[in-house]
Amino acid sequence: ATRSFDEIPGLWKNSVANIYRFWKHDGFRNVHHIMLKNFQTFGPIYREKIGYYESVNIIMPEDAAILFKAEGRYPKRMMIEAWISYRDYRNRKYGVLLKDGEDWKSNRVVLNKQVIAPEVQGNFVPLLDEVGQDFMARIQGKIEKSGNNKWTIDLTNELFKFALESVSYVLYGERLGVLQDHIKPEAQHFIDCISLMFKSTAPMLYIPPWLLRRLGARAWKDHVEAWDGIFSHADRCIQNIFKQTQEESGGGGRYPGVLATLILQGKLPLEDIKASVTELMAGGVDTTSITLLWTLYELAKQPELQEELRAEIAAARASSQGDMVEMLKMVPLVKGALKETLRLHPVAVNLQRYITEDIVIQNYHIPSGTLVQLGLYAMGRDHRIFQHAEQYLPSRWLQGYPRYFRSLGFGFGPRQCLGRRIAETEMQLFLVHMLEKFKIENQEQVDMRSTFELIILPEKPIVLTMRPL
Ligand code: HEM
Ligand code: 2DC
Repeated sequence: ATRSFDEIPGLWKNSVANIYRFWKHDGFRNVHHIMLKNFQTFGPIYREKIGYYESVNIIMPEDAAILFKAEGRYPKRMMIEAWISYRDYRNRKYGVLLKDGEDWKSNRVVLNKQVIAPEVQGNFVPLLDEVGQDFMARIQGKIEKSGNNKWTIDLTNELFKFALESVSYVLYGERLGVLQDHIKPEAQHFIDCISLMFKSTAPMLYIPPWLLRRLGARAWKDHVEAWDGIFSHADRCIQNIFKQTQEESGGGGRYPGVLATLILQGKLPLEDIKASVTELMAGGVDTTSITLLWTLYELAKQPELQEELRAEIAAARASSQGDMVEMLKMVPLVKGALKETLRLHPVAVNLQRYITEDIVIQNYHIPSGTLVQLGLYAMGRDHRIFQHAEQYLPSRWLQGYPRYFRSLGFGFGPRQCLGRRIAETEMQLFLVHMLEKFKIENQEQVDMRSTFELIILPEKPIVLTMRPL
C-alpha cells in the first residue's frame, strides 16, 4: 500500500529547532552539502522544514519525470520572497522570472520566439563569436605583456565581463565595451551588484524579508542596494535602445538585438518588455561565467582531454569552412563537457515545482500543491545514477549511457531557463576559441570546494595559467 505524506522521513516537525541547527552548521553557505547528507541519511526522498521553507526532496531521474509530469499548465517554481519584496518595495514590474499563471505564459510565449527558439541561434552566433574572439585577443595581449609567454590569473572578473559583454550584445545589438583595458565604473558596479544581489538573497530563503527589513538587517539593505544598481544600469541601456528605435526605422538589415525586435514587434506592453529584459541582463552574467570557470578548472586537470577536444574542434573547423552555425553542430564533445560541468557544478542546487495534482513517489503519497524539489547537485554526484560519478568525463554524454532525465542543468519544460540558447551558444563558442588558442594549466591539484550564495560558486579564487599553443 502507498504510505502517507506524514510518513516521509526527514526533519520537518520542528521548524524552529531546524533553523537553529541549520544556522549552527553554517547552513546558509552549505545548502548543497547538507542536501547530500540528507539523502544519505533518509534515502531517495525526504521532507524538510527550515524556518518557513517547507519542501519534499527527491533525487532519482525516474522521480524527476513524475514531478515534471505534474507541473501543470503554468509551472510554478519556489517564490524567492526577497526578489518579490524588492519589486513591491520599489514599485517595479515583474518580468517572466517572477510572473505566474496566464500572465507568465503570455509573456513567455512571446519571449520564447526571440530568445530560445532554435531559429534565433543564427542571429546570436555572429555576435557571440565576435565577443569570444575579442576575449581571446585580450588574453593574448596580456600574455605578450607578461614577458614570460603565459598569463596566470583568477579569471572570475574577466569572465564576468565577457558574459556581460555577450548578453548585452545579444539583447541590445550593441557593444557595451567592457572588454577594454579601462572598464567603465558603471559596468563594473553592475557586475558587483549582481553578485551582491545573489549573495544577499540566500539568508532570505529562510528568514522572511519583511522581518529583516523591520530589523534593519544587513542582508535586506545590501539586497535593495544591489537591485537598485542593477535596475539603474539596465534602465540606461534599455532607454538608449528605445530612443534609437524611435529615431530610425530598420537599421540596414543587421540583426538589431532582442530588445529592439520586441519593441518593433509590439506584442508585449513596453513595461513588460523592460522588466524581462532587465532580468535577462542580470541573469546572463554570473551563470555562464561561473560555468565556464568550472569548465576551465576541470580541463586544466586533464591535458589529454584538452587534446581530444582540440582534435574535435579542428575537424569541425575544417569541414564547416567558416560557417560557425554548422561548426557548432559538429562538436558533441564540447557540448558534453558543458553538460559534465553542470552535472558536477550546477548553477542551481535544485529544481522545484509546486505540483498541481497528487502524485506517488518512492511509494509515498504527495498531495497537490506541495513544493517538490529535485536535488540537482546531489543527483549529479550519485553513484547509482552516474557511473564513476566523481570523474569529469564529457564522453559519458555521447552514447551508450542512460540520459533519461539526467541532464537538467537548465531546468525542464516550458518553465526551463529562458536564457538557455544564449548561454549554450556563448559557452560553446568560448570553449572553441579558447581551446584553439591556449593551453590551460593550474597551479595546485587540490579539489576546489564550493559555496552556496544562491547559486553555487567556487569557495576560493581559481587561479589558472594560459599559454599559447
Ligand atoms: C531560469 C539555469 C543562464 C535567464 C533558470 C532555471 C535554471 C537556470 C535551472 C530554472 C529553470 C526551471 O525552473 O526549470 C541556468 C544555467 C545557466 C543559465 C545553468 C548557464 C550556465 C542564463 C542566462 C540567462 C538566464 C544567460 C539570460 C540571458 C533565466 C531566466 C529564467 C531562468 C529569465 C526564468 C525563466 C522563467 O521563469 O520563465 N536558469 N541559467 N539564465 N534563467 Fe537561467
Ligand atoms: C536557489 O532553495 C535555492 O538561473 C532555492 O538566471 C531554490 C531556488 C529557486 C530558484 C532558482 C534558485 C534556487 C537559484 C538561481 C536560479 C533560480 C531561478 C532562476 C535563477 C536558478 C535553486 C537563475 C540564476 C537566473 C537568475 C535571474 C535573475 C538574476 C534576474
